[in-house]
Amino acid sequence: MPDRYAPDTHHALVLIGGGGHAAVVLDAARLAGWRVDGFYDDNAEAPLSSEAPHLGTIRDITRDLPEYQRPILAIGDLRARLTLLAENVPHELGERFATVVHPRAIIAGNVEIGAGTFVGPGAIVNARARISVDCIINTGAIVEHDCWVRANAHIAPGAVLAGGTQIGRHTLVGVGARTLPMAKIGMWSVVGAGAAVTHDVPDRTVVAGVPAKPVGRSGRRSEDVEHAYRSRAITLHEDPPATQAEGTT
Ligand code: JB2
Repeated sequence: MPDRYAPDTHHALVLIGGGGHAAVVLDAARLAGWRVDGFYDDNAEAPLSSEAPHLGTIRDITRDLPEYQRPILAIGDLRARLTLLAENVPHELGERFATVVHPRAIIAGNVEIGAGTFVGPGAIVNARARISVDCIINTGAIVEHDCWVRANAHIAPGAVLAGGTQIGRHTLVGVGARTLPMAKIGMWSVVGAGAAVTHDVPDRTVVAGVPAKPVGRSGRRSEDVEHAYRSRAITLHEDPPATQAEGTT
């Protein structure tokens, strides 16, 4: 793992969320050398409470978070993530979000990985890939060279993005799905588990199967919430400008 993703001794991590995904982030973070101070969740009895201290409800995360603490969103659901990031987490905290990379992920030397992004065990991020802010590159996922994964996207366990693939904001690439090289997948789309993407996928489209075909539309999200989130991502200077694959609807 490149040193740039290793924690330093001046900072401690706090997790937002205390369920299954938080357990994965907690384990990776501790193995990577983070001190983890605990987690925020509205449910004090959340599963993580047996492994880490409960620090408060999600609304308790304020800009008064001690300077040495760095948060990361550890909830899997993309809609919940967007709402929490846009409405519950002060934007001023954005630049303090941690990037957590499992020590046994393989990260090429010349990639970019944004604040708030988690890279899980066994994941591979290859040369010149760009991973924006608040993403999940989950267990064993492969993000090949020159891919571009935009903010708050989730590449689920075992999914493979072939070279040059672009993934839009808030898009889920499901477990074991794969893309052909240079595929463009829009924002708020879903690629079903095991699907093989052979053609570009527009915004807000659900595709499934081999080869992947459209099977539905993903629900329209509140423009206000998206706008609020976008200003956060732009503030972080890590959400690249929209391309043809985005903003077409
Ligand atoms: O708005 C919210 C929310 N606010 C707080 N929506 C959801 N879904 N959960 C919220 N929470 C807290 O996040 C809940 O109180 C709960 O403690 C936690 C979610 O835990 P759960 O185990 O249900 O899901 P997860 O997000 O940790 O894990 C999902 O996503 C992962 C990527 C699961 O589908 C996992 O199987 C998956 N690997």
